[in-house]
Amino acid sequence: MKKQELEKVAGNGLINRRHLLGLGLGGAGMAVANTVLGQDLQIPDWSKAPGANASAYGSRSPHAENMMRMAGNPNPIYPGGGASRSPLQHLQGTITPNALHFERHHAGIPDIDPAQHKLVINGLVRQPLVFSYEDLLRYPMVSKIYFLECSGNSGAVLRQRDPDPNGTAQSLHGLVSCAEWTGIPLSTLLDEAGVLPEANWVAAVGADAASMGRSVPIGKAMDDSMVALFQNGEPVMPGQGYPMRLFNPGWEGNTSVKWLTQLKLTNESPHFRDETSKYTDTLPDRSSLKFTFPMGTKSLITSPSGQMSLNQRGIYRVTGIAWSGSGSIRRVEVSADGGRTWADALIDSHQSEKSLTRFSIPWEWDGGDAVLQSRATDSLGNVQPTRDSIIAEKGLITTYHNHCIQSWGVNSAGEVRNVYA
Ligand SMILES: Nc1nc2c(c(=O)[nH]1)N[C@H]1C(S)=C(S)[C@@H](COP(=O)(O)O)O[C@H]1N2
Ligand SMILES: [Mo]
Repeated sequence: MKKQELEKVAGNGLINRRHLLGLGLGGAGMAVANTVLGQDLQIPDWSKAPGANASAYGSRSPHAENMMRMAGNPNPIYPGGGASRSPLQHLQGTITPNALHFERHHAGIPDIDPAQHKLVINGLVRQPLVFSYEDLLRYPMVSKIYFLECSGNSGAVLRQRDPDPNGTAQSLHGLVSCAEWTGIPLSTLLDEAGVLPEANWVAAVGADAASMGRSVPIGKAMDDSMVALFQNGEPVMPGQGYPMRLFNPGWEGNTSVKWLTQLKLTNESPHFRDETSKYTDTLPDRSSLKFTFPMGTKSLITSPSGQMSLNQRGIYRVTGIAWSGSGSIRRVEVSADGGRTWADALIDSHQSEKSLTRFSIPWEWDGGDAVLQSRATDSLGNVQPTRDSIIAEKGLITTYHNHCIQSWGVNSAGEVRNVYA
């Protein structure tokens, strides 16, 4: 689109002038399309012969196979421990395809036969219950779009004193994904068991070799927690907890116990390993916060982002994702000058609670240095903080729950790099 056309669209009220970043200056040569339709144009004919047959289970185009999760190397002293990260810089919209959802395992993926699996509810209940997978399929279910983020996501941006010049949206921030989760509200199952008044916590345990346990306050359990059985319409992937997982919307990913096998109602939290020695924020005075559940208000420009390059001056679509563990995204602002001036981005998607929201804004790159940043505001008025303010507030002893503004530097060669600004 030419600059004049963009301004015409803006003039029509489709996009307001405040949604245009850096478009005040400039002159000729701002067309995005390289080729103008001419007589020498050759369009390949793909339709000469019949194509491949329909298949039982789809696979993506071989031309799109560069979109891969990124996994660390296996660690022999920590078998099955590790993570794989979503290729955020390649994805659009808000839904992460199941095969590209990030994974974080503490002892690998168990191979569970749903016909043998059991979910037990016991402890401070009137009637302990055992459910098979078949039993659960008969309950009423809800479907909701929610993000899931590991509290270790983006930790490197705080940990590394100097910005990793090779850092990408995926390598730095790829421990967040978003899916439509279908399952049974946890309150339905707890009501059937009959929660006793002295029960304050639900202790959830997984059937993996890590026997991951997390405790969830009864208020959350009765609010929007669910036992998720489906992910984007198909059974949850083995890596996401097949045949069932706990899902706590908006909360640190670790609380959403995969391969869920037990929910025990207790008076006090059992203080599992993963909520004491791990996933706990230690402050500069060495005291530690007890439980940090909701993930912060956050956004990230996914394109242009680290390791990409701009090949010519002109107008680019700056786009990214925003989310909040406490509500919905109300506003995303974008800066091209390292946070000195901001313009409102367009919201391109739904703005569901505790889900990813897609934003974009047209930006004219004039061939000079720039620092691209985005800043999210949620429905409670929480504004995404800078890296400096997070460090000033929480120090650097632990780097969980980092939701700071990400800066992507653009140099005059058009190279995009992870920077601190
Ligand atoms: N049983 C079990 N549940 C688990 C884990 C695990 O290792 N075992 N990892 C947790 C962590 S740290 C995160 S961030 C999320 C990751 O969920 P995902 O792999 O579906 O993205 O699952 C959580 N639930
Ligand atoms: Mo995690």
